[in-house]
Amino acid sequence: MFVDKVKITAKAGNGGNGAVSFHREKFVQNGGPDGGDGGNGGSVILLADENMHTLMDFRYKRKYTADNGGNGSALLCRGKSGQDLIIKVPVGTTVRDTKTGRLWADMHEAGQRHVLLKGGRGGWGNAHFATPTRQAPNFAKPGQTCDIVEFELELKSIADVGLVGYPNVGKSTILSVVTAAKPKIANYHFTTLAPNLGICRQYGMDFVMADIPGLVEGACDGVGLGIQFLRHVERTRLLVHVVDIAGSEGRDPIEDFEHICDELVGYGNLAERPQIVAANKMDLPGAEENLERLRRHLRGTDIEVYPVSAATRKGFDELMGAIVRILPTLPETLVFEEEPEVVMTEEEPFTVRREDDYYIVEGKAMEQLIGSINFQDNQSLNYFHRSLRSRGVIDALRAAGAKEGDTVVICDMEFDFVE
Ligand SMILES: Nc1nc2c(ncn2[C@@H]2O[C@H](COP(=O)(O)OP(=O)(O)OP(=O)(O)O)[C@@H](O)[C@H]2O)c(=O)[nH]1
Ligand SMILES: [Mg+2]
Repeated sequence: MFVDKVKITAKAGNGGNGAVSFHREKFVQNGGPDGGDGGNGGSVILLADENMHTLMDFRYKRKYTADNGGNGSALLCRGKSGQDLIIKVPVGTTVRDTKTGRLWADMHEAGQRHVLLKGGRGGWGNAHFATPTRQAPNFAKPGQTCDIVEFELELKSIADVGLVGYPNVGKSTILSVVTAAKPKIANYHFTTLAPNLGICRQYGMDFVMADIPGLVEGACDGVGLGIQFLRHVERTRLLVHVVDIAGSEGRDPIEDFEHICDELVGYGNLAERPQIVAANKMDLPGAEENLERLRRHLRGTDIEVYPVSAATRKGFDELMGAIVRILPTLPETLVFEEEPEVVMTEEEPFTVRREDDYYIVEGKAMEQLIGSINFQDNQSLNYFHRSLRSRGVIDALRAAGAKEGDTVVICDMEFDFVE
């Protein structure tokens, strides 16, 4: 089964906590603080792997979590760093944040690495907090925690040339003639169910050609296999529009041509992609007349028409000659620009609200602060109180109406309000 769109969640490892510890040794009284720092959490890293061709693996495993950093310990021992988690994706995978729609990465090159989520920083051990006036700090900093992010992975194949056209017109046969690819070929519609890529080597320039399932009228609206496979020609520089010029299935090749052009319009910018026509099945009766009609139909446009027969392998020098002539004049393969993170108007470090007789203070900064305090220790409590004052929490509580002795709740811990 071919899968080219999936949702996964990923989370970088949290940083380990800093340790609170004091040096202990025989005959040494009141040894100094020796709590080590927490280790950094592991990052989530993407790697574009040229041996992968679908996103199928992600259907069975959707959650990706890098290791947390280890906690610090006594004797200034630093916690172990969490291992990075490497996620292999096929070349051409785009990675979008499902919540904001932001494009985080376009893994367009084989071997490309991209740090998707950076691991959390380890917290400082108490040794960091020793000062001349605070020789025995009884607190340490917790590690940075990392959020779970949901991503949509979408595979958009990387190819220079894309073959498009009705089912059964001979797209896969053409690919098999000009490249070493061995796609399935058969005399019925929708033989090709997933894109095939092949490299053309024998025409003086190497380039990649993509063959996708056939399109039908209404593909835009989901008829047939729909237009979802057009994402695999979205990055191509040139489209080769294949028509059954003999009209061997009773359709008119000129109408076919126009219908497919309409479907390309339905897929947005593909209509403006440069295209040439491969008029295939020239070996069959009626082909010559239709070729003349198609040429007349396209007179006045810059669309070139090349008669070929994939069955008898005729006409390919001209068709391929045109491709290698045109390709160098076209822009490079489309690479999607990674969108910069939109920095939200600075998130409020905390909020204060009143609920019955309680004043509730919330916010990530508060969680971090609370996590670093040792409530058994007076010094640590003083530090806490000073931090609340310097961060404006005390003022905000007063403004909200809190008075001496009222109950304040900060991250589920209750305190008496003291000015
Ligand atoms: N007579 C003749 N038959 C051809 C030619 N090219 C392809 N065919 C036949 O047309 C049929 C369809 O060929 P495919 O290459 O599978 O067509 P396709 O466009 O890839 O079809 P889908 O994958 O279903 O969209 C097969 O039976 C081929 O043998 C040709 O030049 N002349
Ligand atoms: Mg095919």
